[in-house]
Amino acid sequence: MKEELRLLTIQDYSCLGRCSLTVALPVISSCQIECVGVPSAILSNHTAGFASWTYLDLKDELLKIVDKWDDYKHHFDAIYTGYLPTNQIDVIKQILTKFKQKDTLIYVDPCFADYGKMYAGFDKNHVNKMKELIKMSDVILPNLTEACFLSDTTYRENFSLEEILSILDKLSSFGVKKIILSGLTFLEGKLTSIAYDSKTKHYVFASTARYPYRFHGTGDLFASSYIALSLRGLRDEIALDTTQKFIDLAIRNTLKLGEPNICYGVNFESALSVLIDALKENK
Ligand code: PXL
Repeated sequence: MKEELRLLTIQDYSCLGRCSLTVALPVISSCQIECVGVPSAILSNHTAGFASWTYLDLKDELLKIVDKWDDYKHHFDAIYTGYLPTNQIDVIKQILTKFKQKDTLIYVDPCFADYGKMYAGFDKNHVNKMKELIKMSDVILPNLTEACFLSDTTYRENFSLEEILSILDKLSSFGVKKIILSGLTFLEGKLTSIAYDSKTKHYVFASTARYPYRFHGTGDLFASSYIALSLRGLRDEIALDTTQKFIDLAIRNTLKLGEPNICYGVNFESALSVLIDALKENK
């Protein structure tokens, strides 16, 4: 295991509402990985649940920012993309090409839909652009809704494990090495995630309790936590199990504070020790 790891992440900075960069930076840093966060846009708050928001598109800044680093020859162990506006995907593809070295792992969280619906502002064109980005990646981390859009499957909440494996098989045709699929409910009363190896079709899964709330930002916490733990060398069973437990504790700590406002995400700050302890135990 390398002592020093550096990850580049490109996604929006939504000031209020605990998602995207505001969760990726602390989660990845707490796993002792340098997290170079490039904001693709700045919003007052995310677009899911809040009635309105401000939006500053930074598309024209992206290449200027990363080209400024040419003199310093940064090496990235991983690149992780999250929520991205459709008009930025071509620029992001250029950035991946620029920084991908032999040992750079590319993680794409498609991050455009949940609970059967696309987020505000996305359409079929975005799904097609996302398919192009995914073809450049090693690992994708869709939730069930995104997996359905990307595999042209009609969304339902309660797929059986066999049906989920068939969706995973379709997604492996994008040429990715691994698919980390979250938000599955095939085990009653549980929320399950699966890590699926496209080549061997081997899979492992982890489950925790399911709560009757649709908290915002848990997908971004999930992706950041899994990516950081797996980059630090934890095998998939442990990285998934720890990630599920981390989010579960964050939800329980949120619920302890009273009836939650789901827009504000979950109290993950109080659960970061789950990640730190897992890294100590699995050294
Ligand atoms: O968590 C996903 C996300 C990230 N960023 C912004 C969003 C959303 C989901 O709606 O609106 C701006």
